Amino acid sequence: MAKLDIITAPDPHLKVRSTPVEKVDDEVRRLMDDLLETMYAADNGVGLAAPQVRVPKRVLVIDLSRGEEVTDPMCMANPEVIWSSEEVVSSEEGCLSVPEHYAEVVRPASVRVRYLDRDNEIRELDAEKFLAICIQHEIDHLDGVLFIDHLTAIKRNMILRKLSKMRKYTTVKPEAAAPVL
Ligand code: GNR
Ligand code: NI
Repeated sequence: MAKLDIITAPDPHLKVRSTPVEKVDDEVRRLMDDLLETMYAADNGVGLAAPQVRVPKRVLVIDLSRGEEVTDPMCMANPEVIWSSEEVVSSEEGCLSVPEHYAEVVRPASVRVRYLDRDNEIRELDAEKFLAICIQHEIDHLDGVLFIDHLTAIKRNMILRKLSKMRKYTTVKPEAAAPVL
């Protein structure tokens, strides 16, 4: 397994619509394992989608285990929302690719998803509450959408400005950085 680097907005790789996998083979299973390892290494990550590690494939993982409560990690390929509730809920979201910013996002309260599991079997899952929110957040990543894209342009641009400013100081090697005017 390998821990990969998680990219952050406004990286253009996060805006790409990812491609379905043909089938869940060993290569896709390895990607799922790498996503899990990368997510566990990131504090408090509950989900991770392949485009966040620059892999433009429709693959995601979710693990809502918290403290005492342990659940099996979920691995999905080619997930599709096949039903969503009329009822919507607003909840605070964060994203490993939008570090240190949180905002209320409105989404359907429950969804039914169809996906391929680790064994390449077609499955359907009814999700509600936090799981429903996470699945929608991760599927958004596969479509090149971030939670900030659900906010007003003013809020989104404010967050993006702060992130690009922060990146100038943190991810660019000092010798490669242009002088900050
Ligand atoms: O760790 C995460 N927490 C979170 C909180 C509320 C709604 C969605 C999420 S997903 C996020 C990890 C992440 O960025 N996945 O893409
Ligand atoms: Ni995210």
